[in-house]
Amino acid sequence: MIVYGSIFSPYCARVALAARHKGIKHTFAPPVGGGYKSPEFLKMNPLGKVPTMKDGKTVVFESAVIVDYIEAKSKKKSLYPKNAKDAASARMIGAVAGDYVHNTVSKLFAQMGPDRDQKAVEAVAAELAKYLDIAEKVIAAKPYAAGAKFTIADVFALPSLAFMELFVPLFGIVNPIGGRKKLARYMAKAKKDKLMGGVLKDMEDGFRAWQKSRGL
Ligand SMILES: N[C@@H](CCC(=O)N[C@@H](CS)C(=O)NCC(=O)O)C(=O)O
Repeated sequence: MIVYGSIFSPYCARVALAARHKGIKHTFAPPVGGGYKSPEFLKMNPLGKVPTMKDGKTVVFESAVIVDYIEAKSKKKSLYPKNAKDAASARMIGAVAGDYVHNTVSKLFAQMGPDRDQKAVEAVAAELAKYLDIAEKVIAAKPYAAGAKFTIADVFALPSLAFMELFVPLFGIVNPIGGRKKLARYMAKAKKDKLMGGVLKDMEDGFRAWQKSRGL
């Protein structure tokens, strides 16, 4: 399958984690037609966003939907715990440590220009601290986000936390995880894990290249 997008985007990294976990061959590629809003790319995904995935003639967009597709396509090594309660709990951890964290971090994109509003940055830092406190409460970190196995919780949590650690220091928000012990343990373990550490490394390489290209 072809995944349009770059792995340092946390949305794209979700797809990489799910596909690598399942052993599904995939390659990342820039959007066809030269950009997110090119007529060719908009024909595939009218939202003009990455990740967008093409598997044979099948096109799927929205990261969570692509992950669902990957889960449905390959039943082996399910991303979900069997029990309904545990499956919901894993998905919930992903929602908090993934979506809530990244939705807050992404507000900083508006502050990348020379006319940065320091008050707005401080508001993001406060909101982020609030969601990280909640993530700290719900994450298991034993050693994976939902327990002893890699699950859907990691697919959502890891890319958002990793992107946060790379991106927010550019705005003077240093060591965002701080003294939150479970989150710190989770990230330290992830770096040593073959699958998660590999994605973290690729995200960092991609991020540094983007940072350099933007002169940041
Ligand atoms: N809800 C989407 C969000 C994807 C998204 O916002 N991707 C960004 C890159 S990280 C993008 O394509 N931005 C281009 C744009 O919105 O024009 C998903 O989960 O896939």
